[in-house]
Amino acid sequence: MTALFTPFTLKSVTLRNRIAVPPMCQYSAIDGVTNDWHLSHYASIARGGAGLVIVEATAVTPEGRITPGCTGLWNDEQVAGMAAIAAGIKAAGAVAGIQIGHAGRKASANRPWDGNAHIPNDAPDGWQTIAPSALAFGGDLSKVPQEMTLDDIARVRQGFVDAARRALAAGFEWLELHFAHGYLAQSFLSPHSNRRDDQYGGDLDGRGRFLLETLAAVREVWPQHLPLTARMGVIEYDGRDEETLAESIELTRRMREAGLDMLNVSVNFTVPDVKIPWGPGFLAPVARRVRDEAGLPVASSWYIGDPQVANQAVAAEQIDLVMIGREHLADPHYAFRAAKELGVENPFAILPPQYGWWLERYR
Ligand code: FMN
Repeated sequence: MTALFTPFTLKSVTLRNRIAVPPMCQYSAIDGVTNDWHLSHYASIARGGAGLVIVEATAVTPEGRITPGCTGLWNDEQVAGMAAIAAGIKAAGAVAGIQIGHAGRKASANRPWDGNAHIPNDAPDGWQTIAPSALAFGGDLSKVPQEMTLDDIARVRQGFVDAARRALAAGFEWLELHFAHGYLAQSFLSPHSNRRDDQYGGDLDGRGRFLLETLAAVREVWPQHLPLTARMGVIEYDGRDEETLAESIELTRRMREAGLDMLNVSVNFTVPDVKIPWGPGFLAPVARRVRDEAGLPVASSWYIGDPQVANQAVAAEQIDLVMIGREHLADPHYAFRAAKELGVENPFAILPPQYGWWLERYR
């Protein structure tokens, strides 16, 4: 059997194959509330055949949105739209997942197609950002965040817990905590962005505390039989990679002990000037190392969209679940295309019969 098309079980959830759609912001919500765009977008991608579809980075508090167009689960009014999205994904045979997070010092930015840069605090749609320390990211994201108080930390942690409860109520069966990409949690972990001298800074115990505490608090409300995962950057490509990787693996072990079921291995993106070795499957050996040394299943993405590359990463046991992002934007039926390319028997069965029945007969 083609490795990419073998089912994958985590806790009580079984995915029909190893293809996942990673969270991809649509920047199209109003006040965090989803609409027809999200509904049709996620349903159409799920119909393409992926095993898992993870809804975009969804903010746990209003100031945690990356842009004013980002989705949220910080209030109950936001649940109904998300419930419709989860139902649409499930009706198409995929498992419905969602990523919840807080953008920290990278929040309050313009949509990418409006320039990506920070929105000034005094603009009608801008807001004051918060972070572990009052240090700006730099470049276009140059606003200096407010250093979080202990109350802020407790409030955001509770935001994660409440958003997890709402995600469950909306019908999601797979929860991913956004601990990656230089957003709030990742910026607690990185010494580049965390200069605190209290219990949330300093050594790995301190810098990892926000992540571990948040995970443990969410695990209390997220059912044991459903997968609780996190996306975390484990490597910065800033020249001190061995140290970052070793720390990240150690923290992953601790998170596994606190109830983490899988790590979605990614890049830190905590500082702007780094040398990332972009290329097909470049992160796969890193993911394999986390899998082996932290002792839990891993997902990963970035340039593994070529079906041969994706299949090889699963066959070589580097990655348990491949996250295929931009290829799904280009072609929502990516899984069908990959199945054809990899010579899977009856690839037409991957699509719903409304499409597959015709394509099988009239080629
Ligand atoms: N990564 C996240 O963790 N959360 C997000 O909400 C998110 N939004 C994204 C939005 C867009 C439009 C794109 C292209 C990427 C986004 N990413 C996000 C990163 C993707 O999840 C994925 O890791 C990235 O596209 C690399 O995979 P690919 O090479 O298959 O596209």
